[in-house]
Amino acid sequence: MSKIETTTGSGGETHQRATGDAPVLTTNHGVPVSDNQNSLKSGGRGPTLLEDFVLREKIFHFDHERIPERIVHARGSGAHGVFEATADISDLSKAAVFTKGEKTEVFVRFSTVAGGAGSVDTPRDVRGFAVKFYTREGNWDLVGNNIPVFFIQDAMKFPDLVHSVKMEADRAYPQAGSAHDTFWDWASLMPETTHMLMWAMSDRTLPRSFRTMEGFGVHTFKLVNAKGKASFVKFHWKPRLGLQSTIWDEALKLQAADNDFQRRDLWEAIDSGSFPQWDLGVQVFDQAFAEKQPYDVLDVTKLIPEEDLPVRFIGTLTLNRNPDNFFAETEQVAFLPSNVVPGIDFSNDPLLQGRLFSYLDTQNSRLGTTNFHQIPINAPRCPFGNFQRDGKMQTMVPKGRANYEPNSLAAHGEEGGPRESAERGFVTTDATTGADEQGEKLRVRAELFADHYSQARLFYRSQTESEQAHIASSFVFELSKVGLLDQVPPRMVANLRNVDEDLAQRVADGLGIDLPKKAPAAREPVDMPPSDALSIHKNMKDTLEGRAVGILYADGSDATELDAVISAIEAEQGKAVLVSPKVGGATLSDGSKRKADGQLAGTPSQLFDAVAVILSDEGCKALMKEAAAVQFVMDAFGHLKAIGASEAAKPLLDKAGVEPDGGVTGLGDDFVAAARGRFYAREPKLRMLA
Ligand code: HDE
Repeated sequence: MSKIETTTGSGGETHQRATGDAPVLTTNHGVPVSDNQNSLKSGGRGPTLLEDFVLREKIFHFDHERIPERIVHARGSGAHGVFEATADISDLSKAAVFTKGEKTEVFVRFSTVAGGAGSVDTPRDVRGFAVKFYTREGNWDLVGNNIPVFFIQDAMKFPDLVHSVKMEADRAYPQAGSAHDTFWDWASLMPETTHMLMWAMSDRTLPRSFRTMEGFGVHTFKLVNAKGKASFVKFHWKPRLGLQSTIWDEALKLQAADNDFQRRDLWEAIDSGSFPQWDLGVQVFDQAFAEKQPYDVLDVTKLIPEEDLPVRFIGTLTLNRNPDNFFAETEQVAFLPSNVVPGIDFSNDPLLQGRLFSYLDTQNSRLGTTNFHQIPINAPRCPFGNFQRDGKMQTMVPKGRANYEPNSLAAHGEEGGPRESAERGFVTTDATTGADEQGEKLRVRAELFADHYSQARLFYRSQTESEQAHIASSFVFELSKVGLLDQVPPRMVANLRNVDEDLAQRVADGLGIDLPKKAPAAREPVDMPPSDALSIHKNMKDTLEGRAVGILYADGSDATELDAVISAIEAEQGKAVLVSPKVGGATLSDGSKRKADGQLAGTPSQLFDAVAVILSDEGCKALMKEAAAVQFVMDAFGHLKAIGASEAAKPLLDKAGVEPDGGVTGLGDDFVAAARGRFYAREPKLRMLA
């Protein structure tokens, strides 16, 4: 029998003591501890004794609980899952992970880039999308982002990019945002950033959820088949729930309502069995295709339009298990773009090449030992071994004398250790099979890398009107935060004139500055046909699955109406969240008490994808005097969400300034239909967008 007995100590403190075979608290060295509440003192009022090894160990360990946070992507959320290969791609790759039907365990970490580990989830920022596949031929890490291109073309510039975007060096602000002097000073001097800036200023950097964003391998990689034939590929993750982003005002208010909005969303989805899924696809091409394009496929500031080269789907990722421990798993996971397996290889993209050494170095410094691969979250799940030995935190205990190779120890009956394999080992593909070129040693870039504007233009012209307005307005917002440096906004707008004259004019007008002279382009941009795949609005899914509907109710609300709305939402796998002035709930029309999930003041409507307002005449009168209720409705309307309301709730809607449109409905089927989407057409009536 094991039992925990609770007693009170001499100072009134609580002691929980193990009796019977209950597990006993020990020091790290296994010594049982008798008192976890009082340090050892010389007399009741005397000094604490150095002799107290229990206290010393506890405090010393605590003092060392943090490791250096990642220099970028410090704030992240992780989950375990499985990748299933769904297509036979043996023509492309021999990698075991792609064998049709093969299931491979994975760990995924999503992140923001600029903020520290304790910053918020919803700044305007790129999101990391890093996947570690524990394949039976070793770990493959696909360390990508939710945007298919990058700011810079050469690894040499990365420290400057990061220094400029992170908090400013002297004042240590702003945290987690690019809307400040140093970022725009640097970016406006670096025309190659323009394409990525278009994405960064679009709603792509305001994803509603990790579950509704795409992921990209970003660089060009190679797949290699059993015959050694290499093909070029770009990797794409497509979310099953479709794309969905917030709008800027909503993202700002989300920061106030819930710093952990996306972390919580991911955790709760997995916890409730609603497993997020993405399909993995590849754009496959060869050297002949590469040579025909008006851009260089090794240039990471360029994408390949899906209309030119469709995505071929090869597998599905399902996230099905939350981490057991944030530090041990999500914090200690060490992604290495250099982790590839036989059948997958690198291209000569100079940015990818730079990443290949950076991550190994950072993990050594972050995790403090060259043995970081032994930490369970990083260790391969397949057998692994070599002759690397010793080092800090060595946890493996190799037997015998074989710590060198070649050796002939086996001939003497001793363990000789593993050996290389020409058939199974990783072989770098022959450079002549790809676009990779060898040449003189030069600090230069290939010719087409100089085209910084064609694809920025392609991106802008592929957006809906509403999305274009968001991009122009974000440029205005961010540049309006640039203080001292009054040459920066004009310099940026001068670059934008190469992208699209209308965009440049809108940004200049929004800032209230004269349109500057067009910046000279290193290479004149060309027009490319617009690509629907680049728009969020064109890739949203009309669904309630994965969406949360907030239902505002109060004393007197109609029980039948409330139940009907809840069941209609749940029938389509939506989440109904009850919000009432008191968290204990409200007494409904039938006299029953209904508990709330959230209290009105702490559960604003930005947390939801759509809202229903179910009130009686009395309830409505009461809530019209409550600013949080008016704000709830006003923000839902302002954030372009569906609002379903009972007849009696109308005065509250009027007070909140709600005007009728397709998104403002009663409580029936039309509400459910509206709640599956957003009402972007409403926005120009509400907001002065650039
Ligand atoms: Fe990273 N990057 N990066 N990066 N990156 C890091 O590694 C770096 C780049 C990306 O959830 C660091 O473990 C260099 C592109 C993600 O743990 C660091 C260059 C892309 C994550 C580093 C790049 C990424 C990182 C910081 C230019 C998209 C988070 C901590 C040559 C394809 C992984 C760490 C996680 C993290 C260096 C450019 C994505 C410092 C030098 C391009 C998703 O090593």
